[in-house]
Amino acid sequence: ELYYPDRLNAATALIDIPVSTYGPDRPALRTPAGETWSYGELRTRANQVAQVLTEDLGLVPGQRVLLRSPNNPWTVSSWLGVLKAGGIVVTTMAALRAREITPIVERTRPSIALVDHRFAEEAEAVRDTVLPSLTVVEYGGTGPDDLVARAMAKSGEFTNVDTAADDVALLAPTSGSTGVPKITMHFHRDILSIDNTFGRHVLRLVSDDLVACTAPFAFTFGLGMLVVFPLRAGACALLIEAATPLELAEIVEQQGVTVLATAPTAYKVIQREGKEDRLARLRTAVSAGEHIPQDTWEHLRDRLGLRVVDGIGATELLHIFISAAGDDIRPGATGKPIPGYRATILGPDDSELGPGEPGRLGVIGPVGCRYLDDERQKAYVVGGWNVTGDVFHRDEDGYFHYHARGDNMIVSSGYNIGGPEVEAAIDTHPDVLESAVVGRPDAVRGSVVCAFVVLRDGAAGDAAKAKEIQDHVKQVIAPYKYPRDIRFCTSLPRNVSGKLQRFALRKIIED
Ligand code: 3SK
Repeated sequence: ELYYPDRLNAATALIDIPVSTYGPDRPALRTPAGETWSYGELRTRANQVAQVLTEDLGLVPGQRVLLRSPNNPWTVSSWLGVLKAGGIVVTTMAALRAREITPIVERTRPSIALVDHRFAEEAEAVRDTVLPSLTVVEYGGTGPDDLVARAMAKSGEFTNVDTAADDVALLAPTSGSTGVPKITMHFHRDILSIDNTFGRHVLRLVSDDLVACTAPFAFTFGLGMLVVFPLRAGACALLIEAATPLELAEIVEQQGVTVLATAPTAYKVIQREGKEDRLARLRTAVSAGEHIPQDTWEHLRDRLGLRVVDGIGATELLHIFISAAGDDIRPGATGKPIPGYRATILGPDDSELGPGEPGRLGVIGPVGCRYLDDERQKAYVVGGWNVTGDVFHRDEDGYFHYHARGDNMIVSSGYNIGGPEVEAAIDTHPDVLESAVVGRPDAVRGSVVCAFVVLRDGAAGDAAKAKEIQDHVKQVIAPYKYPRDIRFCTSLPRNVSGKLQRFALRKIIED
């Protein structure tokens, strides 16, 4: 059981206490360009942001502040500053376009938006069309009203607002598989509970760690990996605004990163391009967002002795709830429920299934789904279980094995076909760089397997190559799973955190 005091401001635990515990001079944040912020500096900047919000912009506790920027030190101080001031952070990815930010702003109705100056135009356009009362403040620019200029004029002394442990601290939008955002709500205590579960039992950072993660803070995977876990451990986060997998491998090597967290695609590309030695000094590697293919996992283990920590999480539950580390890792399995969580497998009638039977994953733990005013809550929480939509089975020893992420089980002629299994088979063809599989509605079969395939070296595909890949897949997995429809493309649609956007592929099929 995890107990929290009734009154709790997560920012106190994330920056004020670490400054006292680890000292103000330890590095808290670094960038590949060489900028370093110590714990003391980060606390001062966060206090200054809180002062600007309350003294200049009139923020009162409980109001919402939208953040829009890539991962950089001012974003971290803004995030902490909002919590210190008793505000509620609304996170958005910098890459979102006006039409994607609009429903988030309409639903969350923030009072203030703190926006990296490079991404201000679209935030202002959204304000002008849907929320004229929104105060947009830019940062990182040069004007006198810039957040940085205003903050630097403040004393840096601030007493954190005395929030309740179950006051909302964070509104994190998630697009789910359809692209229509749902807004998840998280309390101050939820933010600490991800550290008391995944952080403490699996990740186990030490104060000498340098942690890199490619996910934006707006994806709660990145928020945990780069803000919550390192600050609680007195470690340092390396903030990378953008990097391809190969650039990431170079940064990891050059900067001496000890803990890396990224999506499986990055590990796959680094492995396929033969650059895995750049990861040789890693103490821990975490893969999440999608399932890591077993061949990539085994290759990194055999070549580097690196046993990648796989994990499954959800924005609804804030972070990872099934995972394993060290000797507890069982190759091929995602892991076990992290202490604090329980998990089960649900059948079509919502009853619990036994070992070996695949079904929908249900999870109960210290953080649960709370959508902001959304009917979809009813579908997500069933009989107390948070039903993530992912398909898993549990083995006799309690390990959970992945079949498909929520939106990727294809039912064709009565067969359940896991899209990732077909992708893994296609990817073993020597000419294939990567692939993604979705169901294409079909009058006869219900759905057929449709594969989007990227060939190596940008090669163009033709009917002969498609036939060759189909024959190859039939050799690798059960022939009924082969992709009846193959479409060649030059890249796959991914969001900024590297997660494949299957709904975008389905849209291509529909159009
Ligand atoms: O597995 C995921 O997609 C996820 C979502 C939110 C937070 C963390 C993770 C790994």
